[in-house]
Amino acid sequence: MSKGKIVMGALAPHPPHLVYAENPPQNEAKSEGGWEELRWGYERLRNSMSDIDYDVIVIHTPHWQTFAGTHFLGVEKFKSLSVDPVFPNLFRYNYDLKVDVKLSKSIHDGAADSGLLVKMMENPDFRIDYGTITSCHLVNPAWDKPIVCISSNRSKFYFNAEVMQANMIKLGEATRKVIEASGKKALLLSSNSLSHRHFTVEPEVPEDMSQEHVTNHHQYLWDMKMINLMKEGKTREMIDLMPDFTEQTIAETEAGSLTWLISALGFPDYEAIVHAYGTVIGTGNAIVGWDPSQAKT
Ligand code: 2X7
Ligand code: FE2
Repeated sequence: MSKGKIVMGALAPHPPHLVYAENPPQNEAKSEGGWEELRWGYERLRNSMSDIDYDVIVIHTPHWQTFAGTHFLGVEKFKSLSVDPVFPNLFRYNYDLKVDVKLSKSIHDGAADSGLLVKMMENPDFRIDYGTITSCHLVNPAWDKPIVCISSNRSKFYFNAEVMQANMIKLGEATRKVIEASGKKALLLSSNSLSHRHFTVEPEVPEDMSQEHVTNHHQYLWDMKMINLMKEGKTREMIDLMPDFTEQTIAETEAGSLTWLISALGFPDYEAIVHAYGTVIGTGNAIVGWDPSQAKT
């Protein structure tokens, strides 16, 4: 068996607005468009992967939140309706997805061996979170690849940001080792926004782009600081700054998804490709790809 590998890692944020704006047949709500910069960014990310073959998407999601350990989907198929609790007017999505349970269980076991508290989620009626659905839809609208879905452990809240980061670095290392041993080619997704302070009132027409802007300049400056570190390949510095960034902008990096991804990629020092930056109801969102074939060694 040949060695498995991570073929691409991506920061793939999940504002449900982006699915709403695309009007796919799975979503009941219909729109007049909106958030083109981000949607075209997803198009550029998909194009950048058009020649890259992969077997599975491995995603870490902020909206499946577990307090006792990290959980992994452990049922082969899920089919149901996902309704966003905050934006039910925008996102009522009929999903039908497959899970690579074998790889999921192997990452679970690898994480357990590295000392993390883990659990397989084996309830067939479990409702998949909208973060997973949105990011996976925007990266692979054909839904023709199985996924491995990893919950976000809320250790930042139970302990602190440093504990969360240490655990996500371990989880990333375990994920990479297991993928290499599996012989599979994996696309990894960190499903989160950056700065996350958002408006408390929705415009009358949600896709009215004359209303869209970052909540405040301070958030924008922090987002640019983090994105420039990605572009410069300074991912260790980015991870070191993460607790301050998260605190100052109440960023969705609090869930640990981005720390997990950067660790799984081995703290890349090559340039990340930024496909887009844009705001959704005031939050900062970047679509970014790391292509491990760009690594110098
Ligand atoms: O979950 C989200 C998000 N992360 C960003 C923007 C808007 C809504 O939902
Ligand atoms: Fe979110």
